Amino acid sequence: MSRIITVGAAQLGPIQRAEGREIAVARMVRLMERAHARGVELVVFPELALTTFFPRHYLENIADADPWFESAMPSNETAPLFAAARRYNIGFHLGYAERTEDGHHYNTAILVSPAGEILLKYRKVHLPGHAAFDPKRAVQHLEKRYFEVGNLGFPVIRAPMGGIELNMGMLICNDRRWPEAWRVLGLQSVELVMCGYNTPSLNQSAAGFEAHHLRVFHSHLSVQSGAYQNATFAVAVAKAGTEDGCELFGHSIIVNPQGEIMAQATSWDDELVTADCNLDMCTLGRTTIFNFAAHRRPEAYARITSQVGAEQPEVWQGK
Ligand code: CDV
Repeated sequence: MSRIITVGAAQLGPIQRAEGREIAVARMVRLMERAHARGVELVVFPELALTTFFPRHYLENIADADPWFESAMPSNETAPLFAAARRYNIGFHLGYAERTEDGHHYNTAILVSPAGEILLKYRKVHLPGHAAFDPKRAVQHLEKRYFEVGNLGFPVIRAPMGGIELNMGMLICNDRRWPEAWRVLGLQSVELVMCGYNTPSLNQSAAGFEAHHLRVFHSHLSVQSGAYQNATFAVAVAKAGTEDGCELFGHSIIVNPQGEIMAQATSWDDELVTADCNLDMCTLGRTTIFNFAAHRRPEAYARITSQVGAEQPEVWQGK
């Protein structure tokens, strides 16, 4: 019998700085209701889905950012999401800013079962941006200021969801651009990768020109190649539209193990796109071209784990 799960990419429109969590949560509950009506069994929300993408704002005193963080999950404010999961018998993936009991700060995502249990937690490893205010940038990207590097690796869990069992893992935003992250998930036989993102339409780094349309292309290229090279489905879900005056590009997608886009959001607002994912499709890649056991050559990959920055090659000296 085929293993099919219906997944929903629940893109969120902008959440302004002045808006409270209850507004975002109410919008997400409405998306879960719509997802349920459309037969979705697992709904995926974006990175930092409860607030504005606050790393664009510089706060001199880092502690002043704490109101953007969750110190409990669920909390009174996020409990309606867990209640909706139980009411609609639907799992969900949520990105949020986490403050631990002992005061650590992470950019985190959780996978929640239809019974409202947290099945898996992931903390973002690849934090883009900078730690100090950058006067050259029109818009800041201060993830390195507000978050610590995730300390949970790239975990995968096999768990029941929507009447089947499947292997699920997570990436967060910038992680999707790093093939190493996908491969660590692939090496755990992941079948569905969930990835929330907040990506500005413009490259604000002032380091050179990047054409507007290539921003979306690079995002899709990363997700499609990650899915293909690891024979997995992927759901990449954006926050979209103009948030605190800064445009985020949306274009959420669901991708199959051939790297094909099965569904794509077209608005810059709250939008649900869905796809029936037949997990048997993972078999072709992982038993042929990406049969890791047969073809990987880790003895040739030492640089991947022993080196961080690029080195210069040896220079040819002629004969
Ligand atoms: N939230 C992110 O990680 N955004 C990055 C931006 C800064 C490029 C991304 O990779 O989409």
